[in-house]
Amino acid sequence: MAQESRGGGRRPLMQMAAIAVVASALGVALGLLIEWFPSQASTQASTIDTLYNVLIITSVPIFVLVTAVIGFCVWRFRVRPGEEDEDGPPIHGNTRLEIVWTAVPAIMLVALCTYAFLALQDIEEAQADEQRIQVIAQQYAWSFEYPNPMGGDPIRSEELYLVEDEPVLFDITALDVIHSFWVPAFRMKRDAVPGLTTQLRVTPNRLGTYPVVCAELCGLGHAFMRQNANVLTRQDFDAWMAEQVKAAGGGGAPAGEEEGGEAAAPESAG
Ligand SMILES: [Cu+2]
Repeated sequence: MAQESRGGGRRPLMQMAAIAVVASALGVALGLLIEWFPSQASTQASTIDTLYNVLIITSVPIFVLVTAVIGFCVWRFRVRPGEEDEDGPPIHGNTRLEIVWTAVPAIMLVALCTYAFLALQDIEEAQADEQRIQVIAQQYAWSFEYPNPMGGDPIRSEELYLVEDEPVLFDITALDVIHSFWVPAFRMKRDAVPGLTTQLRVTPNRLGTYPVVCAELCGLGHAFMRQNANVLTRQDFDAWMAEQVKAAGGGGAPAGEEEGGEAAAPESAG
């Protein structure tokens, strides 16, 4: 009896639907307005940010719908004074409702997973002429190794230098514990694991200096395991590299330099 006087009628349902629509719109607008990430500095970044936006647009209304139904039921069907001993009607399920609430999330999940998989394929796709850079993690610093253009020992750097619009393939490893190589402005991140070489592709597309962060708790100094990634023009990068080559072998050769002295003649490069 009591149920009919309360649950019946379409008006409360319409009210609930109206509130849910308004709350969803506000939630989605807020979710899209918030700047979740730093500036985009790689071709991968916009693909990832779009994926996040799509996830916000699809998940906020579902969250709002579920909380609206729960809130509505708690408010509408609460026990009133004098009803403590009453019981609701026995209900044996609702096939149509159950099919709908199984099928809709299943379709959404498959669609979103497919989209995310395609986005992942896209951002991890191998590019022509990738520059290979070694990333070495240890407590609590990153170091980066570049092939020496003059041959010989690789060029080592404590800052990461990259060329704008030129794709890079990082070979990542760790000397002690697990770390995680992350440049938030590039969005891409990969674990650095002792004994393994993991790989990561990025094409930086914006000049500037961006933090390199360790994203895996690796010990007491973890929070300070931060360095810089510098995205330079090709010209500036070449100038930096020439300096490194000179410092590494141009003047007084470091101990253990056996390969012929003739190789160290940067002048001949034309
Ligand atoms: Cu670390």
